[in-house]
Amino acid sequence: NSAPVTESRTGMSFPSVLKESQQLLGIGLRKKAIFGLKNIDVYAFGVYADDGDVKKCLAQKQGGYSDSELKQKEELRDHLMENDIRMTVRLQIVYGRLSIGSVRNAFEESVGSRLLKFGGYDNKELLHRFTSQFKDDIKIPRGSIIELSRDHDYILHTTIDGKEVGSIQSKLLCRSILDLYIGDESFDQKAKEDVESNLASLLHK
Ligand code: DAO
Ligand code: DAO
Repeated sequence: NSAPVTESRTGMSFPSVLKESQQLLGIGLRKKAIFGLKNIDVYAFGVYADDGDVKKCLAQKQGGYSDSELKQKEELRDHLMENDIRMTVRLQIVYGRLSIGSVRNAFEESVGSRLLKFGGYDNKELLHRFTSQFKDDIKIPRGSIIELSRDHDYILHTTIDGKEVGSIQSKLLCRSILDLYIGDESFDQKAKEDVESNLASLLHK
């Protein structure tokens, strides 16, 4: 279980383990419609979680899990997003002409909608604290790797090609970002389903 995994539509390859103990649970593709016409492939992504944290946390869930397989998968995924489990979403850029401005706009739209969903209001200050990490001189050509890592105590670290650009402690921001990738309206349903299946097999191991 250590060979890299390739996202088939983009050919982007993801290591099966990150930071020694974070296992790859699912991969997917973020697309975006531009000018309402064309769908561009923006980046491929991989979702990772710390093996030990996951096992510990799944075993401790209050009230256990539903008998229904479908419900159980949903509960596992929710539990993963809500709890203090170290996780990483790794983005590998496919679209070679991203400007920092369009990243900021996309972020305000996608993350903004989740802050509203989970926090009850559109938390401009928190959004701004995050987007102010994106300095105008940052370049993100095709092949760049951005990692959004949730560390213990809900500290979100952002790195670009291995270099940390900032960190912010916010449970709400962490939850909102994870929701983009493995929430009910994930950018890619397949990624969400892969994560569910992998969690279920960890639980039953
Ligand atoms: O160049 O205006 C344009 C089209 C770009 C679409 C950008 C989508 C950005 C998605 C977020 C990327 C985060 C790394
Ligand atoms: O795809 O809409 C989306 C959300 C993208 C989250 C991207 C975070 C990017 C952070 C680093 C950008 C540095 C310029």
